[in-house]
Amino acid sequence: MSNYHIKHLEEYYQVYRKSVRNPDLFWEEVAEEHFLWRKKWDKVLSWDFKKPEIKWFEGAKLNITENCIDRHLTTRANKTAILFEPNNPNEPALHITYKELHERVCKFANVLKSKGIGKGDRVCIYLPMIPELAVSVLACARIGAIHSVVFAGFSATALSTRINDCDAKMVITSDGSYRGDKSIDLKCIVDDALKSCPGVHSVLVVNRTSSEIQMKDGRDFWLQPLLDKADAHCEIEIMDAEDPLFILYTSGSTGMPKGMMHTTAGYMVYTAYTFKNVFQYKENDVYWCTADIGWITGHSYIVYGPLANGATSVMFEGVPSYPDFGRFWEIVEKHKVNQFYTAPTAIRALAKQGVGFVEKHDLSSLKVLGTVGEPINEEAWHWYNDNVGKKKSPIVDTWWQTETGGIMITPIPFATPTKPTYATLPFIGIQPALLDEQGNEITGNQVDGRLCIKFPWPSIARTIWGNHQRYKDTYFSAFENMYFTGDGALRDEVGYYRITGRVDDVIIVSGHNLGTAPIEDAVNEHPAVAESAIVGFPHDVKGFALYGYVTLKETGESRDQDNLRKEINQVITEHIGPIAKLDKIQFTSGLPKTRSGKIMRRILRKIACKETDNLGDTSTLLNPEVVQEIMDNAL
Ligand code: 7RM
Repeated sequence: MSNYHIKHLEEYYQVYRKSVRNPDLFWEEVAEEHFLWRKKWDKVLSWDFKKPEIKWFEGAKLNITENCIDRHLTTRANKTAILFEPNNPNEPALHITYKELHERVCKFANVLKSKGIGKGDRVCIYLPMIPELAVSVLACARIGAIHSVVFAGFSATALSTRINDCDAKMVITSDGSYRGDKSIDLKCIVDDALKSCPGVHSVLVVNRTSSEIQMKDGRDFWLQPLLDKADAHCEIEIMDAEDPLFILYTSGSTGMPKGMMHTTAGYMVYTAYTFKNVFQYKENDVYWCTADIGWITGHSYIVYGPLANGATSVMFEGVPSYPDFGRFWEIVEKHKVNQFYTAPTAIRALAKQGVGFVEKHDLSSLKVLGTVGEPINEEAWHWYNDNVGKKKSPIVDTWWQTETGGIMITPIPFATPTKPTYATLPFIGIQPALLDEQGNEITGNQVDGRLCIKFPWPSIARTIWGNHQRYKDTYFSAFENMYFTGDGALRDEVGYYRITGRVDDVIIVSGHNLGTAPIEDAVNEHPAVAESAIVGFPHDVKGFALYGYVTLKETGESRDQDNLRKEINQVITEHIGPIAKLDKIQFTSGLPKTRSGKIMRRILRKIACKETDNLGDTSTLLNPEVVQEIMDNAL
């Protein structure tokens, strides 16, 4: 029996039991058989959730790009590694073979070195979904530089915060990006951000849109001429298992975004192993994940997991609606995609357009469908299953997080019977637990609670960059000796898990995690705003949308409310990005508060969700009268 490739349900249970009974032995076997090590580990695992400190494969030496690229050159040199599908359907797709990827990464790595980047340096990557994004990530990893990819939809302020938090020395960007019929001037955003980033010495600029941009002498360099001169050979930097691989920022319920730090060996082993099993990838399959590499899904399941398995991974530059809502299906047909992995928000947006677009295309190549990012509702699940999968392709509803690095709860297709809206069973090696508010583990089935994980897995984030205390407080303090996910879940009669959503102040809008606090901070920057509270309300496409309650400094002032709404959203766009814009803004004379001055979001949430039948006890409020006013004027 191969532990590496699970094909039946009995095999799943067998391997699962083995992975839990003897995790060291189990992961050691996986690591030993399927990867290239420059030196083997001295110890498989040491951990302490109290400190917290987690180490996997300590003492081992490796380079992840040797595993993702070099070792395939003997057998897969001419196989497509990255299949790039441009925004414009009339621009040809680009098949980058493993051999070409090797050359591109080596050259890029040499350019990084020539600009003084070395092991341990942080490099911020702010690029659209073009091949250079994957190449620059791998180039950093090849020389041991720590990449911090920032999604190219974030604003200048959000970008500069992330650059400064990790002291990045370099930014890699492009002149512009294409998204549907729009183009965006990314370099201008970078210029703006860098006004407050004194630590950035150099900026590499990819030419994508040939738009007019400013180049700052001595700081900014066009990439292509540097690549043209670069040597196509670049030795790997030999890394320790626990050397940092990357930082990726994720929103928390309060304050600054958290720079989740992932390390090398455990991340590699876990993303590769989950990729193989969750998508049942077979040689010659074409796999497509529609996420952006700016999110963890793109890191783990466009770049590292697929390439570690020698897979063909599609990278799509555009959006699902351009030139029309049939684009995804056109691409599936064109490249004969076998595994397709997307988000519930995309499925709902496409479902809204009817089945016409789906039926126009031959989707018979599809074998496995995936979903990730937020709970998938029953209707969307069935639409996906019936119309895209024609009831033949199992849906893998994969639950995981930026912090977990890889997929944690998921069916294994063709082994685990699926159930709509259920992520089903823990993946191999994952030990979930449900806890009540008192911190007691709830055993048995048909129960719900807060979702925790009892035991470390190889790709858990090791810290929050520069703030280990916050890492401890956020994930390891709510429940003793447990990693707390921030999600609620229920477990059914056969032990399947259904993730019910966040139990903290994180709202998932179109699959993007947004903390309410930073958005409120932005709204409060508007000179007319006294105070604000933001909550989520159900939205048929986005999953959740944002509802803001805003009190103004001068209530008597008769300002144009619609104009004010626009200005508030403009401030949000500047501070965070357009993804955090408020769908509804209600002006109110006050916000309901507890006696200690805390805003009672619970009440505001219910009003926004139109669940006002039972608002709960409002008598302890400092200002109960405001609740009626807010209800009367609710949007
Ligand atoms: C991979 C990713 C993490 C949060 C997580 C959940 C939610 C993700 C699912 C899901 C229900 C799913 N990383 N979430 N996947 N909820 N079912 N299959 O999304 O850091 O950006 O978000 O997303 O709340 O805690 S993330």
